[in-house]
Amino acid sequence: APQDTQVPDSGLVRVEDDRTGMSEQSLKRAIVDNLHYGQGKDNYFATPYDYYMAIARSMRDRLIKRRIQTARTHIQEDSKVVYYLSAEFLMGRYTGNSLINLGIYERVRKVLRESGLELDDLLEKEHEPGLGNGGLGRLAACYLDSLATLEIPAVGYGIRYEFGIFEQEIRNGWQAERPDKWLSFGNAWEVSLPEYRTEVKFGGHTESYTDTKGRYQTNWIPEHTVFGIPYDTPIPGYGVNTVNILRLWKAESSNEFDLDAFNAGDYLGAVANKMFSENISKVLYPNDDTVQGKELRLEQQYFFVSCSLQDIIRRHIYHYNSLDNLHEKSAIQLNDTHPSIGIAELMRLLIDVHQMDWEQAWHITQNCFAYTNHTLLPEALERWSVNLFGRLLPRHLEIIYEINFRFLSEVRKRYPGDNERIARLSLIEGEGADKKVRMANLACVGSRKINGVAALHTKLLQQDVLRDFYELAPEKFINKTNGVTPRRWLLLGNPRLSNLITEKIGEAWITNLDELRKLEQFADDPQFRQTWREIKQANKQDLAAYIERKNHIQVDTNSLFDVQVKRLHEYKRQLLNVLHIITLYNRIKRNPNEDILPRTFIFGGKAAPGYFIAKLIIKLINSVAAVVNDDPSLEGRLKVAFLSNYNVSMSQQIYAAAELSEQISTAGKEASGTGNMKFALNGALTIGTLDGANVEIREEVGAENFFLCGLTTPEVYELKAKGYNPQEYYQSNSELQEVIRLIACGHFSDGDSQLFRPLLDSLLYNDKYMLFADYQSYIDTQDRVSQAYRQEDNWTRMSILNTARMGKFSSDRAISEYCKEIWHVEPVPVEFKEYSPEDM
Ligand code: GPU
Repeated sequence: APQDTQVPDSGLVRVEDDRTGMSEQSLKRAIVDNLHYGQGKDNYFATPYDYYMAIARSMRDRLIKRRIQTARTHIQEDSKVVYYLSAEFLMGRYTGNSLINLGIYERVRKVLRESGLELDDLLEKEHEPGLGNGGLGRLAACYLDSLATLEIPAVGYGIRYEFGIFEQEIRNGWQAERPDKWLSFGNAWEVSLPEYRTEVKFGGHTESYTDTKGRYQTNWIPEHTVFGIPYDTPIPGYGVNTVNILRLWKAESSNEFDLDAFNAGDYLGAVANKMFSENISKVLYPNDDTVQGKELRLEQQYFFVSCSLQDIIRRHIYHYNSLDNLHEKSAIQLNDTHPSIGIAELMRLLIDVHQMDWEQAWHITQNCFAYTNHTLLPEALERWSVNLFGRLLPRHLEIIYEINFRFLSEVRKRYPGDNERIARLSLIEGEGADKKVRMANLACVGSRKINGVAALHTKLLQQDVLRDFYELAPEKFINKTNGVTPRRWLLLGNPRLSNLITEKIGEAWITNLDELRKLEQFADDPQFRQTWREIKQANKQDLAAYIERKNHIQVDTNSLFDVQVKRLHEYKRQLLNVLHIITLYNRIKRNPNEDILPRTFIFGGKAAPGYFIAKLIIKLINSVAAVVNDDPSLEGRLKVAFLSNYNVSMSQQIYAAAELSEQISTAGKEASGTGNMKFALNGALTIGTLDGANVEIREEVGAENFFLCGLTTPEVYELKAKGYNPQEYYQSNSELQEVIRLIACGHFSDGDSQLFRPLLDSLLYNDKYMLFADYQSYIDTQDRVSQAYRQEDNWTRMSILNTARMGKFSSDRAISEYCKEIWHVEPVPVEFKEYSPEDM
């Protein structure tokens, strides 16, 4: 063969460099390369979306290289792995975060600028992956970031929903939902692995037989089966070579299942069945903190859990050739009860498929699983009807009965004759036709550790919701106060503030958030305060421009930005915030010269599509906005903006611009909250009740830097016990009466006095969440906020101290605690190695 003398010898090296290199030159070449060969475009044809895809792919190349190295290292070191099972992962956009975690955000920005391209504009072309509802799904995403950053071997397992959380539109003040077609332009971040597809069974019946060794065995003959195809997304740590994966399962019809129908000549029937199977991963259920007892939801849960456990077992056997040490090498975390069917499924796999005996299987299962509870609301506790359960998962129902039989025998020994306690502890609730499987009880019995997500929440679990389990096994209970990742929630979301902080105290805070304490020394420095204010001001201007563009509302950037963004839920009490707005409105109407602090009230959040009252609250916010924003007599002092389609990307901008954070849930109802942490991290002050993690935030920042309002949890309980009557508060409060009457007379609804009747009736005659009881305290505290805001210097000081004292609320702290106290896993550092030709 002729010698290839024309091609320079460095050909191989150059390809390597384009996929992994971090210099400006190789980044530039990588982006051009991906533009050409990924998108099939040159700079003449390329759209901004093409450029976005080329940047995303260039980052993915760099991460895949590190992913391979990470996987190799974990195998070489026989590492124990954390498996985080969650029905939701609310990741937000990946590309900016990858640039940040690879440490090349500025460099790539510079490279693009040289070609007249603006990185930040291109990053907005990424369709946000919204595979979660709210706090629970976002927590899973923050935890994946921290696991990788702490160099912990970990896999996130979930569902690749074709439609994520719906897109919210506001039409005539009402919420309308549109499907979130997030995959329609392709997903640069995922890699499918069809060779690891996994079969999942549904329905049918079980048969017992005695095997050749004389052992009693059970065979599950399903009615149909479905395949799960895994799709992997790389999860990079910040400033380390560790790249973990998020593995999401897509449902596809299995051929076996289709063949019968095809053979019978029923072509269309077979295709219809195919569609039925593929429904499983079609759409995320849009309920937050409530359950929808739909069959498809249980199918989703079992589908992804079965795929994930089979995947864990497949890799474990490949590596160790035995399942005896499964619990020594795997920690499986249940993100609420949604994946708790995994306890019965692991038992089934160990016993029926891998022929293990019950005792050993149970020992391994109990030592693999740990369970995080995320709510105290009774309507969020999952209970599946035994009928449905038996129809869909007949073998699992048998296993659950057996677990329950053995468990209750132990309970009986410990509490002889205490039948009420036994009934409460049972995995099965009720009698006869409406018997239910209690998934929280299954999770408690099958797990080695059970945790709440804030100190108060864990205490209430022990005293209340899970009291019997706590008395039975107190050593299982542990608190793990939530945390949020400072990479997304400060470094990426608030570049101005991040730069100032790094300038002053160095960059160690990015992976050690306690370092922020060093900002305290500048809290009294006039120059620093000035810069701190200017940054908040600039962020407010950006948000004001967004509001002007989207809502056509002009807001005063010198007004207090008072923000409540979160899912719409009665217990979160957006309505109490509205009552305050109307109170201020009335004060100005009563006395036009009243010296009222100008405020901009910003709301955002989705209501579950079937939650009528929550949707009516959105309508009320928009109706109040329409009246208040246009009233010339207010002279622009009050503005209300409801930002539609609140999501992760929007929230990053909102936290950066917020000055007052509304955390006003009824005490004892919000398990933790995590938005509360993101606000304070970005220098907003909190007005809040003693609920969830607010309690701990206040402890950290100091009571003098926190605006406390409302009843405490014991006071709420007492009031409820003695018989709460909202009328008592209403009749004695003229300002409150004025507010309610204004809504009632149709002032915000073009004279329609019926529109908001359901809200008013629920307040006046029931008021489950005690808004009236907390009204005066809330108003008084808001008045203190207004006074404090006028002391500009002191407000800035409090703002600095809030940021400086947020160290505890890093998800790195939370995850290190999980690692030490629940999972017993250690960091596994990963080296970066270039390929060599020997790798072929
Ligand atoms: N949470 Br359960 C959800 O977002 N969705 C749910 O279905 C359930 C809980 C939230 C809690 O409401 C919130 O207080 C907590 O901070 C968050 O989970 C993460 O733990």
